[in-house]
Amino acid sequence: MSTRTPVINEMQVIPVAGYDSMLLSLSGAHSPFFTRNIVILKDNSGKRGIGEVHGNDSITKTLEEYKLLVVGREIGQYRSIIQSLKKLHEKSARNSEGIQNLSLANLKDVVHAESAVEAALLDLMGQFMGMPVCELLGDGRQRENVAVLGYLFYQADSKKTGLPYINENDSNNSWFALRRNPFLTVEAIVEQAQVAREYYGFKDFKLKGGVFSGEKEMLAVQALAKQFPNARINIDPNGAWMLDEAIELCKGSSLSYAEDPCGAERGYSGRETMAEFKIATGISTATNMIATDWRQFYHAMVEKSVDIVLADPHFWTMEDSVRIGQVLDHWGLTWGSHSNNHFDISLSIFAHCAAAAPGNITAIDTHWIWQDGQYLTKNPLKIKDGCIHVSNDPGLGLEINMDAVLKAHELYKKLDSGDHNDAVAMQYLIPGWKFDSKRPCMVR
Ligand code: GKR
Ligand code: MG
Repeated sequence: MSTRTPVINEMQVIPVAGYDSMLLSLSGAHSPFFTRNIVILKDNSGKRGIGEVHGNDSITKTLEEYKLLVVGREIGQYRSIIQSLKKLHEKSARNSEGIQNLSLANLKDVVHAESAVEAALLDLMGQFMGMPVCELLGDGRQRENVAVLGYLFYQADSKKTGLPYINENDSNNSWFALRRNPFLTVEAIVEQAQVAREYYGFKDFKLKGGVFSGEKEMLAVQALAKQFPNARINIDPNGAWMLDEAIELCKGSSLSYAEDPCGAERGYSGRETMAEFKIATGISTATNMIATDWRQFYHAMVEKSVDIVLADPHFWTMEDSVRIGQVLDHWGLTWGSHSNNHFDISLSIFAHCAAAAPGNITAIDTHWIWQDGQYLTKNPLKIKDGCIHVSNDPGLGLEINMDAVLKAHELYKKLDSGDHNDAVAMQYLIPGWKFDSKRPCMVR
């Protein structure tokens, strides 16, 4: 049979691990390692397309099951291939509660494993056409430079755990030398922002909250706003604060917007409390928790709960993330993206979606500054002057480094499980610690 576009003759799924810092959030403390799944598609023209998605044992298994629906198909059929995988995802995630309460156990249902296959297909299709992936999404390229925010975290003293966290104090890069240290005070957070800004040129910042009391975290927000008066500053306690508390903490503050400041409580859903928060404070809201699928998105819009939807392509697929951006732009609302720890393939996935999302988008999240230096490609994108430049190189514009991938796979094989569990490291700090969606992790 003759085909018009190359045929996929191999799909590899490679779970990998990298090193992380002891970052704190409502879910607990990041462990010394983070995991991801890498997808590599080979076609009969000899090209390779690559994709990346969250690490998780069930995501790895799902990707393995997708092989049957991918191998043997033409790359030009990428839309229908993704549709067939999406249907399977919708079936398996149908009874999930989503992440309104930030349960990491439910993350696998919110994450679309097929987005890694989609990225690899778009990479191949872009190479075939000589076009960057952003040209194949939505209405095509909207911008060349994508603004990225400085994602600040409180960090525990990992030395107290005896766990194998890495130390980079000897690095001659001032950000790398600083980033594995504890950051537990207002001053430490401001220093973190300052040093990250010197290296990456960030204009805007987000502080991960849900760690200490809201009062203490808002002091850090105030200090950041004083230090960087032109920055857009956001805090994200992942819905930990009660509505009344969130209003009291944020009203009249220097926040430019608030990300999931409150959530489900006393019979009200997060979409309802966030709408009330907006009315009471006049502060714009962002979310990656209460609008993670089209039906939730509809309710969030009807309630007017959210101004900024953080449509992470790994939660939505790249195509739907940009589609959300198109809808938001028509409605005068704003697109952004959420992130989790990731490698450089996902950095490019985020960047191409942001390059294709229309309108006045907000600076995107990325955990990259905590992973920078651990590359799976030979030519990772870079954050400079607070932006990622998305070039016209075909596809995702990346060349995979198989030696690095295999090394990251070896590291993965040493772990007990590929699943994300932030309670384990936390229990070294607070014995018996358990996740509570309404209590900051250090408040026990
Ligand atoms: O990495 O700890 C973390 C974050 O808290 C992450 O898990 C969140 O999903 O960054 C995310 C967010 O914006 O909610
Ligand atoms: Mg968030």
